[in-house]
Amino acid sequence: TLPSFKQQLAAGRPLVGLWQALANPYSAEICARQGFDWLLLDGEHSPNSIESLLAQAQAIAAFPVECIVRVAFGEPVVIKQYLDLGLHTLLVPMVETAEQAAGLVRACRYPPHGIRGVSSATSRGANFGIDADYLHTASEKITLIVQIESRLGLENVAEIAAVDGVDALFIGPSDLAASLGHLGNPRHPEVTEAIDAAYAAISAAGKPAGIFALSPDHARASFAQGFAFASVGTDIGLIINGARDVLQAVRG
Ligand code: 3PY
Repeated sequence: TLPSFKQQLAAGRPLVGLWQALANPYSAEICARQGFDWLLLDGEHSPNSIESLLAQAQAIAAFPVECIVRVAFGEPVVIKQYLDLGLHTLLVPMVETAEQAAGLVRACRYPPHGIRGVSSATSRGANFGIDADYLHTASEKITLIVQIESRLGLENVAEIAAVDGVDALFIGPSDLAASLGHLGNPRHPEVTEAIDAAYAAISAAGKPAGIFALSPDHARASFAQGFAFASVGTDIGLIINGARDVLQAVRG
């Protein structure tokens, strides 16, 4: 088994990811074989149910690739279910205040540090009771990543980064662009400046930063800037590009 994602981030090697938007275990398995450091299963924008997320997580569990799951929204009841399924690395979209971030940390922790409900022998997260110490070690396995992708989140990014238990922060350029008045234009200079400012605040807090890169070049530049993890595309994007290229190669 891999070290927790927060341990992998702490090791300092740039971690390259691929977005999984197809919501399909078969394609997730294919992607898991390609050597990415992480795959992101998208429960926010893709046609996923908790069952389809679990099926994808099971399909890729045999491979040395981190399974990150983005929840549709940061809600303690949802987070509890995901953690019980062993989906221990969570990305929560649209986090805008330190208070909201602290609530997410509590959702990931058992009492007295939080409000997570207890389940062990029936929980995949606890290896169905085989991890006898799970209740006391779960927080070591969990990596909570919060997404900064709005003007308000940006304003509060230093306070959010300072929240104990927020393990990493992830920038969503498309939503950030929309929130800053540049819908559909995540490459707008004002968005780039905002990303640079967010990166500076996150690293000043000593937390790893991640980003949804807009291209492989953007991912390389982000790693050079100091980002710890970046996605380089989506499964759907790869199909679109591959289909377009092969058709054009024949038809010209
Ligand atoms: C964004 O760019 O806004 C994202 O959330 C990545 O999907």
